[in-house]
Amino acid sequence: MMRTRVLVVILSALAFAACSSSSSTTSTVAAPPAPAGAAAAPSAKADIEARSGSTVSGTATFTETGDGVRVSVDVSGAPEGVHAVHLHEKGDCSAPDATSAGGHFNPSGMPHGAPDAPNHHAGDFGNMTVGADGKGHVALTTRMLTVSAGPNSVLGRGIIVHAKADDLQTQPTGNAGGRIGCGVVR
Ligand SMILES: [Cu+2]
Ligand SMILES: [Zn+2]
Repeated sequence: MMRTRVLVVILSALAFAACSSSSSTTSTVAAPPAPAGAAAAPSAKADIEARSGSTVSGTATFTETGDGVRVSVDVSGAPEGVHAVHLHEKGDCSAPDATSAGGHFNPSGMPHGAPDAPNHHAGDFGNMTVGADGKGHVALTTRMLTVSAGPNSVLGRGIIVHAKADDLQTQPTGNAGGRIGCGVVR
């Protein structure tokens, strides 16, 4: 009986010691809470507006990740079918046909091509399929772009949706036809 009581006291003391030591360890290791927004990855966005008489609207987002910049483009009000999507060098959508956005963004002097080809423009995002509901989506991750300021930054560039598909071969445009959507990346 006496021995049992002593054992209980010892076990309780051990439990308390374990408890207090683990709690002090936790409080030493735990990082202070990060201020809201401090950990957010650099990101940019473009609102896509109709050009060349189309009814296209949409958004493009650019987010830096450990694997490069994640690009995501969504449109609505577009003609059903396959449409090229590129990042063009100028963030200028002022022309009615969006030719003010210039050529494909190509800071590394590559030929035009598919986004998964060994060589292609940084702004070559390939094709987007638009359904009968007029909606389309394309996403990719590329190491050829940054959001942060620099020679490859998407800031101040123009996202373009074309009337036709990119054939992924014709230089330097992919023979993608007119420009039916345009947005300035900010
Ligand atoms: Cu283009
Ligand atoms: Zn290109």
